[in-house]
Amino acid sequence: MSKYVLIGSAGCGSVIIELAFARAKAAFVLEQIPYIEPGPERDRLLELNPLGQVPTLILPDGNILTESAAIILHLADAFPDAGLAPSASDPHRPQFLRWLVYIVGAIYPVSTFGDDPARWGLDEANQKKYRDSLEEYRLSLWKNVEEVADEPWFLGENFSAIDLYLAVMRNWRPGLGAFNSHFPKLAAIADKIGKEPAFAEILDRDF
Ligand SMILES: N[C@@H](CCC(=O)N[C@@H](CS)C(=O)NCC(=O)O)C(=O)O
Repeated sequence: MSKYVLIGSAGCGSVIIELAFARAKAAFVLEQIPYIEPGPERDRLLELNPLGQVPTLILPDGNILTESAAIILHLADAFPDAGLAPSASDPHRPQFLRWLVYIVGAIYPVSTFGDDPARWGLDEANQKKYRDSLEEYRLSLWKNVEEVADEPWFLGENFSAIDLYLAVMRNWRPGLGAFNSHFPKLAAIADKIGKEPAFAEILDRDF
């Protein structure tokens, strides 16, 4: 039987999808590639996903799914017992959708656009200014998430995939130490994810 094939890269958003598969106890094949390095692996990625981004997921029937939130919502449908998303009738569903899309739509691009400042045709001095202002902007974006975070999970009593995003993205710029000191509620949720052995194995490998 065909399996899910996840194309990812160490430390990238594909780790969120690895955690989701672990939570669902679902089989998948991980293809880790140096996603921005020119070469045959990137050429194949570009054929599957015109943005050349990871995560990119090949479904067992050959369909291609890109965009981590779309992948998460698909896995939530495919593996309902994993509790990746509140069900349609759950009162937490609207806020789950709101903050999932906020994280991928507002915060994630700030990381992606800052990964390689030279890409935007800036000279060295302006690359630094650009990155610094992205850093500041990103902190202001996370602050909004911190303000609405519940406990012990982001949505309260029940785990959701938003908790997985926190466990991965807190390792990105400005870095774990800065994230934890600015956003203690989000850090506590991410710590809790890191304590679950199935998640810890994946997170410890990359971060
Ligand atoms: N909206 C996408 C963003 C994915 C993304 O930006 N991935 C980064 C790696 S963590 C990437 O592939 N960057 C390469 C690029 O955008 O050229 C998602 O949520 O999956």
